[in-house]
Amino acid sequence: MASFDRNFETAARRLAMLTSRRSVIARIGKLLLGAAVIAPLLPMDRSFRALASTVPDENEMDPGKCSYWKHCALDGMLCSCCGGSGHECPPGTQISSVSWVGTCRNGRENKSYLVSYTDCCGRSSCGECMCNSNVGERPGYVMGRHNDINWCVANAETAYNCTVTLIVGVVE
Ligand code: ABN
Repeated sequence: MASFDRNFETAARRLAMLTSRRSVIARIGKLLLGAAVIAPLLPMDRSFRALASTVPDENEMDPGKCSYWKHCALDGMLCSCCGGSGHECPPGTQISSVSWVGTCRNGRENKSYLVSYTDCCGRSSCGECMCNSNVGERPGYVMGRHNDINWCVANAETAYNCTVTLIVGVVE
Protein backbone atom coordinates (compact mmCIF):
# COMPACT_ATOMS: atom_id res chain seq x y z
CA MET A 1 0.00 0.00 0.00
CA ALA A 2 2.92 2.31 0.90
CA SER A 3 4.47 1.80 -2.55
CA PHE A 4 1.10 2.53 -4.21
CA ASP A 5 0.88 5.79 -2.22
CA ARG A 6 4.45 6.67 -3.13
CA ASN A 7 3.93 5.99 -6.85
CA PHE A 8 0.72 8.01 -6.84
CA GLU A 9 2.43 10.89 -5.07
CA THR A 10 5.34 10.84 -7.51
CA ALA A 11 2.95 10.83 -10.48
CA ALA A 12 0.93 13.67 -8.97
CA ARG A 13 4.06 15.74 -8.29
CA ARG A 14 5.33 15.14 -11.85
CA LEU A 15 2.00 16.24 -13.26
CA ALA A 16 1.98 19.31 -10.99
CA MET A 17 5.47 20.25 -12.24
CA LEU A 18 4.44 19.95 -15.87
CA THR A 19 1.12 21.81 -15.61
CA SER A 20 0.15 25.11 -14.02
CA ARG A 21 -3.07 25.44 -12.00
CA ARG A 22 -4.24 28.03 -14.48
CA SER A 23 -3.86 25.69 -17.46
CA VAL A 24 -5.80 22.93 -15.64
CA ILE A 25 -8.66 25.34 -14.91
CA ALA A 26 -8.55 26.57 -18.52
CA ARG A 27 -8.74 22.98 -19.82
CA ILE A 28 -11.70 22.12 -17.55
CA GLY A 29 -13.41 25.30 -18.73
CA LYS A 30 -12.87 24.33 -22.37
CA LEU A 31 -14.23 20.85 -21.71
CA LEU A 32 -17.39 22.22 -20.06
CA LEU A 33 -17.91 24.76 -22.83
CA GLY A 34 -17.44 22.08 -25.48
CA ALA A 35 -19.96 19.79 -23.74
CA ALA A 36 -22.51 22.60 -23.50
CA VAL A 37 -22.17 23.37 -27.21
CA ILE A 38 -22.12 19.79 -28.46
CA ALA A 39 -24.75 18.17 -26.15
CA PRO A 40 -27.79 19.82 -27.81
CA LEU A 41 -26.54 18.62 -31.22
CA LEU A 42 -26.32 14.96 -30.21
CA PRO A 43 -29.05 12.73 -31.64
CA MET A 44 -30.88 12.04 -28.38
CA ASP A 45 -34.62 11.48 -27.88
CA ARG A 46 -35.88 14.61 -26.18
CA SER A 47 -39.55 14.04 -26.95
CA PHE A 48 -40.25 13.22 -23.29
CA ARG A 49 -40.31 16.99 -22.74
CA ALA A 50 -43.22 17.46 -25.12
CA LEU A 51 -44.99 14.35 -23.81
CA ALA A 52 -44.86 15.60 -20.25
CA SER A 53 -46.89 18.65 -21.22
CA THR A 54 -49.36 17.01 -23.62
CA VAL A 55 -50.25 13.59 -22.22
CA PRO A 56 -53.44 14.17 -20.27
CA ASP A 57 -54.69 12.18 -17.32
CA GLU A 58 -57.14 9.52 -18.65
CA ASN A 59 -59.94 11.04 -16.51
CA GLU A 60 -59.49 14.30 -18.41
CA MET A 61 -60.58 12.44 -21.57
CA ASP A 62 -63.69 10.75 -20.15
CA PRO A 63 -66.83 12.85 -20.92
CA GLY A 64 -68.72 11.02 -18.15
CA LYS A 65 -66.45 12.43 -15.44
CA CYS A 66 -66.32 15.82 -13.73
CA SER A 67 -62.57 15.81 -14.45
CA TYR A 68 -63.23 15.75 -18.25
CA TRP A 69 -61.26 18.65 -19.73
CA LYS A 70 -64.41 20.43 -21.05
CA HIS A 71 -65.89 20.49 -17.54
CA CYS A 72 -63.14 22.69 -16.12
CA ALA A 73 -65.43 25.61 -15.30
CA LEU A 74 -68.66 23.68 -14.69
CA ASP A 75 -70.95 24.10 -11.72
CA GLY A 76 -73.90 21.80 -12.28
CA MET A 77 -75.09 18.29 -13.09
CA LEU A 78 -73.98 16.45 -16.23
CA CYS A 79 -76.93 16.02 -18.60
CA SER A 80 -75.31 12.77 -19.77
CA CYS A 81 -76.32 11.36 -16.35
CA CYS A 82 -79.85 12.78 -16.60
CA GLY A 83 -81.27 11.30 -19.81
CA GLY A 84 -79.57 13.74 -22.19
CA SER A 85 -75.98 13.85 -23.44
CA GLY A 86 -72.94 16.07 -23.07
CA HIS A 87 -74.49 18.49 -25.60
CA GLU A 88 -78.25 17.63 -25.59
CA CYS A 89 -80.84 18.41 -22.94
CA PRO A 90 -82.92 15.50 -21.57
CA PRO A 91 -86.38 15.05 -23.15
CA GLY A 92 -88.97 17.40 -21.68
CA THR A 93 -86.44 20.14 -20.80
CA GLN A 94 -85.55 23.32 -22.67
CA ILE A 95 -82.14 24.88 -23.16
CA SER A 96 -81.54 28.10 -21.18
CA SER A 97 -81.33 31.31 -23.15
CA VAL A 98 -78.26 32.51 -21.22
CA SER A 99 -75.17 30.56 -20.19
CA TRP A 100 -71.78 30.68 -18.54
CA VAL A 101 -68.49 30.40 -20.43
CA GLY A 102 -65.06 29.20 -19.36
CA THR A 103 -61.69 28.54 -21.00
CA CYS A 104 -60.57 24.91 -20.79
CA ARG A 105 -57.43 23.24 -22.10
CA ASN A 106 -57.61 19.99 -24.06
CA GLY A 107 -54.44 18.25 -22.87
CA ARG A 108 -54.38 15.82 -25.81
CA GLU A 109 -54.42 18.60 -28.41
CA ASN A 110 -52.55 21.00 -26.14
CA LYS A 111 -55.10 23.64 -27.17
CA SER A 112 -57.56 25.77 -25.19
CA TYR A 113 -61.22 26.26 -26.05
CA LEU A 114 -63.97 28.62 -25.03
CA VAL A 115 -66.63 26.33 -23.57
CA SER A 116 -70.22 27.29 -22.73
CA TYR A 117 -72.19 25.73 -19.87
CA THR A 118 -75.87 25.94 -20.68
CA ASP A 119 -78.57 24.80 -18.32
CA CYS A 120 -81.52 22.58 -19.24
CA CYS A 121 -84.73 23.89 -17.74
CA GLY A 122 -88.31 22.93 -17.01
CA ARG A 123 -87.83 19.90 -14.78
CA SER A 124 -86.55 19.79 -11.24
CA SER A 125 -82.91 19.01 -10.52
CA CYS A 126 -81.76 15.66 -11.87
CA GLY A 127 -79.56 15.13 -8.81
CA GLU A 128 -76.94 13.01 -10.61
CA CYS A 129 -73.28 13.69 -11.44
CA MET A 130 -72.88 17.02 -9.67
CA CYS A 131 -69.67 18.72 -10.81
CA ASN A 132 -68.08 21.77 -9.29
CA SER A 133 -64.80 22.54 -11.06
CA ASN A 134 -65.13 26.31 -11.38
CA VAL A 135 -61.82 27.22 -13.03
CA GLY A 136 -61.75 31.01 -13.36
CA GLU A 137 -64.77 31.55 -11.16
CA ARG A 138 -64.81 34.45 -8.70
CA PRO A 139 -66.96 35.00 -5.62
CA GLY A 140 -70.56 36.13 -6.06
CA TYR A 141 -69.76 39.78 -5.40
CA VAL A 142 -67.51 39.89 -8.52
CA MET A 143 -70.32 40.52 -10.97
CA GLY A 144 -70.14 38.44 -14.14
CA ARG A 145 -67.42 36.09 -12.89
CA HIS A 146 -69.60 33.86 -10.67
CA ASN A 147 -71.08 30.65 -12.07
CA ASP A 148 -73.17 29.35 -9.17
CA ILE A 149 -76.27 30.68 -10.92
CA ASN A 150 -79.41 29.08 -12.27
CA TRP A 151 -79.30 30.19 -15.92
CA CYS A 152 -82.90 29.04 -16.32
CA VAL A 153 -84.06 32.25 -14.63
CA ALA A 154 -84.26 33.87 -18.07
CA ASN A 155 -86.58 31.11 -19.37
CA ALA A 156 -90.35 30.75 -19.00
CA GLU A 157 -89.74 27.52 -17.04
CA THR A 158 -87.13 28.37 -14.41
CA ALA A 159 -86.61 24.95 -12.78
CA TYR A 160 -83.01 23.74 -13.26
CA ASN A 161 -82.45 20.15 -14.38
CA CYS A 162 -78.81 19.76 -15.61
CA THR A 163 -76.06 21.41 -17.67
CA VAL A 164 -74.75 20.75 -21.20
CA THR A 165 -71.28 21.68 -22.40
CA LEU A 166 -70.57 23.12 -25.85
CA ILE A 167 -67.40 24.34 -27.52
CA VAL A 168 -68.01 27.87 -28.76
CA GLY A 169 -64.52 28.92 -29.81
CA VAL A 170 -60.83 28.14 -30.03
CA VAL A 171 -58.38 30.18 -27.99
CA GLU A 172 -55.52 31.16 -30.35
N1 ABN B 1 -75.88 26.64 -13.58
C1 ABN B 1 -76.04 25.58 -12.71
C2 ABN B 1 -76.75 25.94 -11.45
C3 ABN B 1 -78.11 25.79 -11.37
C4 ABN B 1 -78.78 26.12 -10.20
C5 ABN B 1 -78.05 26.64 -9.14
C6 ABN B 1 -76.67 26.77 -9.24
C7 ABN B 1 -76.03 26.42 -10.40
